[in-house]
Amino acid sequence: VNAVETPVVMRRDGAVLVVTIDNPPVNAASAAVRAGLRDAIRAAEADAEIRAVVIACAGRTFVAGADIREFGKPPVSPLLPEVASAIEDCAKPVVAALHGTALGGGFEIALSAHARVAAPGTGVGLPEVKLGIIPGAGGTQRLPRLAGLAAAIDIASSGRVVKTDEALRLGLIDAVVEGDLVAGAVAHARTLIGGAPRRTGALATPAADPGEIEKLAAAVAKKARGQVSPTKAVEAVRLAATLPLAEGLAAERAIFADLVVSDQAAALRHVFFAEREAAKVPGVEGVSPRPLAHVGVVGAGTMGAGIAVALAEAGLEVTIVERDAAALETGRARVAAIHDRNLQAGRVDAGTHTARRARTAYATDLSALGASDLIIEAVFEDFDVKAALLRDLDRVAKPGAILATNTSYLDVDALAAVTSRPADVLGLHFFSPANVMRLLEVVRGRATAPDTLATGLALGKRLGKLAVTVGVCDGFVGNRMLAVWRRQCEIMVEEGAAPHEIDQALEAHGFAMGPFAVQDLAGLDIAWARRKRIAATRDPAERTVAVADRLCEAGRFGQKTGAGWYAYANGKRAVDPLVTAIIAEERTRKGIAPRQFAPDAIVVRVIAAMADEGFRILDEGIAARASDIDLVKVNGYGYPAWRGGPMFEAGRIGWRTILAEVERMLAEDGGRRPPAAGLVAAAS
Ligand code: T1G
Repeated sequence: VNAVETPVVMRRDGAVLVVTIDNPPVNAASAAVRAGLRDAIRAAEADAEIRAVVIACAGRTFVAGADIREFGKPPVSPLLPEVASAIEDCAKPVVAALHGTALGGGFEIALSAHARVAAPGTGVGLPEVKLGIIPGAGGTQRLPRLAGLAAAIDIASSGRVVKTDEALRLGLIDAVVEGDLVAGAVAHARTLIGGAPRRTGALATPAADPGEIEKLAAAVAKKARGQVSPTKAVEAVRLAATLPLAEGLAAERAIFADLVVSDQAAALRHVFFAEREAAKVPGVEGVSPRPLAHVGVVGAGTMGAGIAVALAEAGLEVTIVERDAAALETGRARVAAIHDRNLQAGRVDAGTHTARRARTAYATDLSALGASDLIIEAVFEDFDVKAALLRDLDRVAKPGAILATNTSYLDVDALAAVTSRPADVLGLHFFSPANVMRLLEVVRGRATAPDTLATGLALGKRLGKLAVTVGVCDGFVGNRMLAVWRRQCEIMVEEGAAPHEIDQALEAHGFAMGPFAVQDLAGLDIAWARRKRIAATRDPAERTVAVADRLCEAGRFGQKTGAGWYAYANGKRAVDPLVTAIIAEERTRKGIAPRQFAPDAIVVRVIAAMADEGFRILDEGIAARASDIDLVKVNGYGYPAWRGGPMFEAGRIGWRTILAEVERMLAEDGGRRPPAAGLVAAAS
C-alpha cells in the first residue's frame, strides 16, 4: 500500500523532534494538516528520546489559517481547537518557528505552543473578523494572556497583521531568528529542555484599566457599523479576563460556530475568493507583462498627483508632466504635501519619504517621457483634450510604451483609435484619492493587446490595488452602476419617497452614505453639466426626474453652496422644506399621487436595479463575472463588504423576487425595455 502523502513530516534533530508542515500554497490547516500535527505531538510524547518539539512550515509561509475552502462543509476531526490544546498540553516544550504570514488558525497554533520564534519580516494576526467570524481555536483567549486585553482587542477586532518588532514588544514572539529559522528554533527549544513548558493558557490575563477597555470596545462598535464580527471578537477577548481557559475556549467556540454560518460570513468569504478570481482574466493567463520601471504621468491635478504618489510608493521611477511651469509647481506642491502627510502621520520613515520624493521627476515637456515604459494621462475629463494629448504622446513615447488613460467614462476605444498604437492603449481608472483607494478599473479596449492588459494588471498589483478588468461602455462598471442606483433613487423620490428616507434606509443597510448625501458632498453641478451635454442624444421616451435640475437652477450645488438636496445651516445637514416643496411640485406636474416606501422596499429596489444592470454588463461582456461587479461596488462605492456586493446580495434575496421588482421598476420607468436576459435566466 503506498504511503498516504501526508503534509506533515517529522525528523529528529538530536533530542528535538522537528515537525514540518508542507501544504501549498499557504500551509492552510486542512484536515490532513490537523491530523498530522496531532499525530506528531503524540509521537513526541511517546518517544522518551525526544525532549522538545519544533513546529515549522515549508514554502512561503507558516500556516496562514484554517482552510477556508473547508468552510460550509461538515467539520472533520480533529478540529483545530483540539490540536491547539494537544500542543499546549504536551508534556515537552513545543516551539513554533514562524515565517511569512502566520494568520488566523496558524497564529492560534503558534499561540498554543510554549514559545514562538520568527524570521525577520514575519507577520502574525487574527484576520478572522474580515471573514465575518472570530478566531475559533483559542486566539481570543491566548492572545490576551500574552499581550494584555487592550492589544488583544485591537488585533482581534481589526484583523490587522502585526510585524515582528511589534510582536516582539507585545510578547507575541520570544525571539527573531536571523538566518536558518529551523536551526534557530531547535536551538531555542534546547534551552527549554528540562524546564516546565510555559503554557499560554495557564497564564493569567494581565489586569487592564476597565475604562480604557470600555473605550476601546465602544470605538470598535462604532467603526464596525453593521458588521457583527469585530464586536463579537471584543466580547470573546474580554472573557479571557474573567473565565478560566476551558470556559473561555468554549464560549469563543460557541460565538465562532454561530458566526461561521451567518450571512455576513458567507458574504465576506465570497469577497475573499472574488478578489482572487478577479486576477484571473480571460485571455491573459500566462501572458508576460512588459517591463515596468519608469512611469510617466501627465497632469498633476488631484488625480494625477495621487497616481504619482501611488507609483512612487510602489518603488517606480515617476516623471510628472504639466503644461507649464506654474501648473507644474502647483502639482509638485500637491505631490509633496501627500508624501509629507505620510511622514508626519508616521506612516513612513524619513528615509523612505526621501527616497519616494527623489524618484519623482518633473517636466513641462512631453519629450521627458520618451523613455517611459507606461504613461498615464490624468488631464481634464474632455474627449478632445485627451485625444490631442494621446496623439502627442504617441509621437513622443518609445515603441512598446503603453499609453493609459485615467478617464472615468470616456470611450477608450475612440481614444485608442487616435493613436498609431491602439494595441498599446488601455484605461487605468483610479479612484480618488488615487494613493488611498484600493480599486482600480483596468479598462480593456477592443484593440488592447493581451500583454498590454497583463502590464496594466501587473501595475495594479505592484501598487497594491484591487485591479478589476472591465470593458468599454459609458461608466465602465462602477459609474454605470452608480448612475442606475442614483436614477432609481430619484424616481423613488418622484414616486413618493423623501431623499432623507432613502439615505437613511441605505445607510441603515450598511452603505457608507446615502445617494443624496453623497451628491451634496460631490456637488450636483458635475452631473448637471453631463445631463445638459447628453440632453440632445437622450431617448425622449426615457423618464427624467427634473428635481436635481431645479435644485441646480436654484444654485443649490450641495455642501459647497450651503444647500443641495439638504440644507446646511452651520454645517449640519437638515431636511429643507424648500426641497420638499420642489419635489411636491414635480409630482403634481406629472400627476403622481405619492406613495410610501418602507426602508426594506427602498433597499430591495436599489439592489434589484443594480442586479438588472449587472446582468446587462455581463450580457454585454463588460465584466467577466458577477463577482467582479461585486468587488467594484464594495471597493469603490461604499457597498458594505459584509453584504457581499449587489450581485451576491440579489442572489441571497432570490432571483425571482429580484426579477419581479425589476419588472415593477421597468414598468414605472416607461416600460421601454425588458429585464436583462441574464436576470431572466437566473430567475427561471
Ligand atoms: N485557505 C484556503 N486557501 C487559501 C487561504 C486559506 N486560509 N489563504 C489563501 N489561500 C489561497 C488563495 O485562495 C490563493 O489560491 C492562494 O492561497 C494564494 O493566496 C480557526 C477559522 C495568506 C496573506 O484569513 O490573507 O483561520 O487563487 O493570492 O496575496 O480561527 O492569502 O492560488 O488558487 O491571497 O500572497 C484565517 C487568508 C482563516 C488568511 C497570502 N486566515 N489568506 O496572500 O496570496 S480563518 C486568513 C490571506 C481561520 C481559525 C479560523 C492571503 C495571504 P489560488 P493569495 P497572497
